[in-house]
Amino acid sequence: AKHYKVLTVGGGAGGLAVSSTLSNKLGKGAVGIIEPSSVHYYQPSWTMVGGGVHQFKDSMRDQASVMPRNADWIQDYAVAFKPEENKVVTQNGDEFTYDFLVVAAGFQLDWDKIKGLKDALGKDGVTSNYSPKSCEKSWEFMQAFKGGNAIFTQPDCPIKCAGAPQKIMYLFEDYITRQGLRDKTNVTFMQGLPAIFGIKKYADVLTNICKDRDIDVQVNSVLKEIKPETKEAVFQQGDKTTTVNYDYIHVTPYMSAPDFIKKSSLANAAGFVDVDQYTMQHVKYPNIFSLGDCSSVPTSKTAAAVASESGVVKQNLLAALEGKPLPAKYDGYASCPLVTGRGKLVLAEFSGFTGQPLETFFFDQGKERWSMYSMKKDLIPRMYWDQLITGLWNGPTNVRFLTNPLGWQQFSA
Ligand code: FAD
Ligand code: UQ1
Repeated sequence: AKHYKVLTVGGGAGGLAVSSTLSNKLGKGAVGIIEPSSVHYYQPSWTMVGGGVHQFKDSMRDQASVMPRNADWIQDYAVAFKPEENKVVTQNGDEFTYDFLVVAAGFQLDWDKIKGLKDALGKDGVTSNYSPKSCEKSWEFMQAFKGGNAIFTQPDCPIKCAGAPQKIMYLFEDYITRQGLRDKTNVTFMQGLPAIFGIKKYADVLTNICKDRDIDVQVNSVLKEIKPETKEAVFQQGDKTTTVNYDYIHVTPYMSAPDFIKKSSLANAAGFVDVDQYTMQHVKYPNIFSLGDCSSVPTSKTAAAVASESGVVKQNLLAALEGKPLPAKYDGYASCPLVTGRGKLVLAEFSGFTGQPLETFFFDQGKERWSMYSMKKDLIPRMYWDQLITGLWNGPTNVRFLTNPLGWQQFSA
């Protein structure tokens, strides 16, 4: 078995951020990355692709072009962990050993959990920004829409970017209003969870926006089935089953930690890699760290959270490599750029640990702003490609004292 000082499972946002920095510091051949995919996606762009703002092709680059120069790319699926032997097994049957392991394999999308969805997706008004195969359909069907029922769903489980199921709704509502179709259209948000958004400050803002725009918000409403022949969607609302007709439906699928993690000894009861939320170190195996969507850390699953988490993992891993105590602690920072229309955005930033806002800027981010929209549209994609996955961006925590010196929203929230 080939041996690495640091082995990384997953070459997505978190895996690349950590292994870029680590392989720079440790030199050629010390870091290995197990990543099966030939393409790397900037997933946050898919909201903008679905809304007709970004081009799909710009969300995609060859995986080879984003791999850190000093790291070895093992193009295969990890299938099993043997933490007692410091070993990972891949689909080809190869084995790799490590001093330290970083697990960043993201979420798996469970399309099968909603009956009829898999076959209906991408046809006849059924779409989802959560897949590279269908995000362009959201825009195509939006342009073809002639009025009727438009429904946007969110499942009753943790998902990546908890605001994304709504962002596409606001872009849709904005678009059809400009097309003169608003009077002929019902817009409904079917939220599987008990609240429109998990953080109160922004939940209040979004609730008001929906009231203003005559968007019907129904909570605890879980999509169970899509019937494409009759264009019906079946929801569970408490003990009640409701069937509604749709002309346009944007579905957010169930998601969970990948199966090979769930069935491993690294997982907690919910299936996530069981790490300490502050140090990001595994609770049972001190030479394993995990970050991003597949980790147990109780915060919102976003690339923004990954940026902050990556800074913590890098510092702690570099210390652990020298046998030193772990210096860094994660504060639960996460962000969700809530696109509320073309040219409008509420930049939610908060700690998932406390539920309190942690805003980067000196103005109130609970307001819709063009400046924040423009940052999401043009600046953050560049930050992702040039800074985050190259290991240079560890989240805004280190700049906040400059950009928001008084931190006043944190007290007024
Ligand atoms: P990923 O970036 O998903 O990477 C996981 C990697 O693991 C992938 O490359 C995958 O191929 C690989 N992998 C999978 N299985 C295996 C295996 N068996 N072995 C080895 N490798 C494997 N975040 C924001 O901050 N802001 C936003 O506005 C935003 N909007 C979003 C909108 C949408 C529609 C979506 C889908 C996501 C959005 N996100 C947003 C969330 C963000 O993209 C994720 O939270 C982030 O990419 C998580 O990083 P990660 O490294 O944990 O996982
Ligand atoms: C962020 O750092 C990040 O990762 C690169 C995102 O993912 C795409 C984000 O959406 C946001 C909002 C941030 C936070 C960045 C700033 C400048 C507040």
